[in-house]
Order: sequence, then C-alpha cells, then structure tokens
Amino acid sequence: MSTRVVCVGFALVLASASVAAAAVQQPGGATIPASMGCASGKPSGLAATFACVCRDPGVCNIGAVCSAPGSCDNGLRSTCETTLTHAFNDNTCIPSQLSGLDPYSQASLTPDTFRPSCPLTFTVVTRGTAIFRNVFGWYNVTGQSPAMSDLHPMLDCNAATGASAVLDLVRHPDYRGGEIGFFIATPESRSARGTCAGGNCCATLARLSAGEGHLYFSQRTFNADSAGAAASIIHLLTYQSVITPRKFYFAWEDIYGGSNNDFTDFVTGVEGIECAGGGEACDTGRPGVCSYGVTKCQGAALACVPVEGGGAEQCDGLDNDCDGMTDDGATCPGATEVCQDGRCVPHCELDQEFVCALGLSCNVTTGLCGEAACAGVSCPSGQVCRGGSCVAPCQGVVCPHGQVCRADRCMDPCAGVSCGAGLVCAQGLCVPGCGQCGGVLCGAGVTCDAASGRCEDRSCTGGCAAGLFCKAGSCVDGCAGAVCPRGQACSAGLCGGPGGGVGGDGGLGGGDGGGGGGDGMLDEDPGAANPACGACAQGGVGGRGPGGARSAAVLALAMMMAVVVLAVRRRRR
Ligand SMILES: [Ca+2]
Ligand SMILES: [Ca+2]
Ligand SMILES: [Ca+2]
Repeated sequence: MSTRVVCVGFALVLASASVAAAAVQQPGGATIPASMGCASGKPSGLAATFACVCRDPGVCNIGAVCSAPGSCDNGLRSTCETTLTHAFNDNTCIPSQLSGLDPYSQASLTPDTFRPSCPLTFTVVTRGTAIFRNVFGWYNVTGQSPAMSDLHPMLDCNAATGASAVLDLVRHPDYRGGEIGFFIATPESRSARGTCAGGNCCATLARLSAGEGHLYFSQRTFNADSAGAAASIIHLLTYQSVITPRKFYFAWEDIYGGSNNDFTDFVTGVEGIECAGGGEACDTGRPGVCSYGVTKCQGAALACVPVEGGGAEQCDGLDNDCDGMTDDGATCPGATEVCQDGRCVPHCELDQEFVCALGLSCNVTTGLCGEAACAGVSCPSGQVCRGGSCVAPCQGVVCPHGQVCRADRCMDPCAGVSCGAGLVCAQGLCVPGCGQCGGVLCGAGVTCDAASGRCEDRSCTGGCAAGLFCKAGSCVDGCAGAVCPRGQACSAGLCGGPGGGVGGDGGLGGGDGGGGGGDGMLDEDPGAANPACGACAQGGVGGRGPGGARSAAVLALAMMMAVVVLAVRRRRR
C-alpha cells in the first residue's frame, strides 16, 4: 500500500480561478460543463447551481450587477460552494467572476469509486430543466458491471430539489465492505432518443428490468452507451465540496449519447464518503509526530495531511516537537525521575531505593541504568551508547510485529497510552476509532469491530495463541523477520534477553499489533487483532499523563480531516 501523494499543509485550498479555465472535454472535443447561460434574468448552469448550495437555505452567493466601477457587490449571502460576482460592464445576467468551487477547472472524472465513512446523506441538488425524472443510488464496486440486484436507489423519481435520504451504509446488510459507486437510472425510450419511454418520465428499476430507460455509473466504463475509454460520452462530472468535509457532488448529463453538456440534468450530493485512496496512512515527510498523516481527497488528487502539528516535548517515546529527536528535554513530574524510553523512571543515583538491574550500572550524570562500558560516556543528541561507543539507535533493527523501535528498544507505542471515549491508539496517537463518522477506515482484510472501534482480522478461526497474530486466515509468528536490538532474541513476539528486556513496565502486549515495519507511519498493516482476546478493554494498560491531552488535540484535527485507514491493535492485559 504505497499511495503516492502530494504533501500539503492544513490550509484549505479554495479555488479562485476565473470561469475561463476548462479541464474536461467530451470525446468530440466539447468543453464540459457548458458555460453559464441566462434564464429568466438569472445565470443558469452548473456554476449558478453551486452558487445556490449554501449553509443557509434559500440564498445564493450571486452578486448584483455593478452600478459603477469599484462598487461591485461581493455576492456573499452565506457560505456557499461557489460565489459569482459581476465586474463592471460585464454581462448583466451572467457574472464574470467566480470563486470557491469552480465547476470548470475542478470538473473531474475521478474519483469514480468511494468509501463510506459516515452515515451517508443523499441529496437532490437540482433536476435542472430535465424532463427525465431520474433515480440515483449506490452499488458495491466489484470490478464488474453492477448487477441489477446490486443497484440500491436512494433518491427516486419523485424526490424533489432539496430532498434527502440518510443511510448508515457501513452497517447495512447490502454493503459488502470496500468501495461503492453511484448510478442514475433514466426513463429514456430506447427507440426515440430524448423522450420518455411510453410517455412515462418516472424512472424505476422495474422499468429498466423491463427494457425501458438507461443506466449510467460513476464508473463510466459500465455505462449504457460506453464505447471504450476514449470514445465514451461523459455523463458524469464529480466535484468535491469545498465547504463540507467528506461530501461530493455528482453532476449528470442524462441523454443517451449525450446532449447539451450543461450537466445540470440531475445534480446530487452525497455526504459521508471518502474518495478511493483517501483516508489512508501516509508520511508527511516531516519528523516526529508531524510525520503521521492521512491521505485526504482534494478534488481528483490526494494530499497527505498531518494528524498532529507538533507541541511541547513530553516523556512519551514520541518526538512531540518534531525536531527529529525523541523525548529530548522531556521532563518528569518527580524530582528523582528521569525520562527513559518514553517513560519516567527513577533516577538511579538520586532515588535512594532504586537499584539498576543485573548487568547494568548507574550513569550518575544521566540517572539512567546502562551498560557498564557506557558509564561516563556522554553521547550527542540523537545517539545512544552501546558497548562504550555512541551509535545511532535502532540501526538495522526490525521489531516484532506490532512494535516500533525507539531509543534502541522495541516497544508497543500504545502501551500505557489511554485514549478517551471513541478513540483508539495507533502508533502511540489517539485517533477516532472505526465505525463512527470521521473514524479510521479499516484496510483490506480487516473489519471494524464497532464496539471497540478497532479494525480486526477475524479470518483465523478460533483465534491465535500468544505471540502470534492473525493475518489472512493464518496465525503468523510475531517474531517472523524480526531483528531485535542489541543481540536480543525474539520470543513469543517480544524482543528480550541480554541488554535489558522489553519495556520494563511489562506493558507490552506481545505479537498482536499491526505493522512494526519501522516506517514511522501510522500502522497500515491489516494484521491487527488477536481474536482470542475478544474481551480486552480498550485502554486497559492504564493511564499515562499525556494521553488525554494528546487525544483532544488529535481528535480535533482528525475530525476536521479525512479518516485514517489503519489497523489498530488490541492489547492483552
Ligand atoms: Ca443536459
Ligand atoms: Ca523532539
Ligand atoms: Ca516525547
């Protein structure tokens, strides 16, 4: 899963292009959608349609004509997808200036498949001046032309402008998981093009089955009049909302073989979907926690948007301030505590009751227990002492499944992280769990356990033993392929033995995590759960200070953006 993405910051990209730019053409060369027209003294066409899709009902962001230079109405009546304004001396009906969603430059044939991430809301934006009363609905993406039995109408022929329908698709029995597409059914006569079959303009699936009307899909290759990718008439332009997250618009041209290209014959909105490829874990290219990102749909492109923007360094095994160094300068609450491997531990010199483990000696300067050969050795920032030499930590280390290497130690980054309600821990960060709006999307091979908010691989009948994890029907040894730090041996999914065991707090849940590929990214590995551990409570490892603060920050950010596809893991107590 290596989606190539462009990395951008958080700023919402609002188009401010002029009406002139045109990106999509019909096979015959016609630019689509057609330019705005004038009807009853008002602008018509797709741009005018989007200018009336606003947070407040019954208004449009269409400015009045200018009476003098420099006095033009800014058109702002509400927050609308598009804002149209006049320039002095332009056409008195059709505004020449456009900002916001630009139906010309942002017209797109992709994405053509989607993933549901929230309860879906289907809305009729407009039926334009179409005589056809089309049906709009969804289908499961299978790679084949959708079967009639898999067409699920949501807006029937009687649904008027503004009508909407809500569907909790993720829990719907007809949903097979994975991606979905959208379709319209028309009532067009198959013998007299452009007319309603039998004079009846209400499309239904029953009439289609009886040989009346046509079907058009978001996947154009399955259209009734498909003639190969290059030659097929385009019936659908897709737009991503610029004012509502996870919302797309579907602007249809409904006559077989094509017609006037205004793409207002039937315009529908669907809220609660991600574009295919969106919501997946990605690397922003920045250091530390700032590297964790999720792909977000931006029109037809994908951007890698950071989950965290960085903050004060805390003793948590993460590089919170994104300067490339983990826990540098992190302080601990106790006067005789120091930060080691993401945890506050007793200062081995100052804490009178603390004794270093066998084979380790106390570094009086750092207060950390370490190899005797390293006593008195002070390493530059970012390095650790091994055998008396300063080396880069984690070099060559491949941690067991579900763990990451930090400061030369394989650890479960979620051990000790307690996330708030609705949140689950992924790579040490609290993110919204699956099965809720804005929550993580489960990747291929895993399904969402709505109760825990975790993605699980449930394909191993009877579950897997400790130290093993389930992946695609097989219990896999968590130690497979692992190269433990400092000559440690991997056993039962954990690195241990000489050089100091695993996470001295005993908090590691062995071998049941995801990934551990050492890529520093949110876990993409679908091998997530230990089904034998069906009753494990979330956050069972106990609280650690920073978890709560982290949760709030991440929740706020993550809710704003796309969802995350990742496999989140379940820990054993
Ligand atoms: Ca039309
Ligand atoms: Ca840092
Ligand atoms: Ca830290």
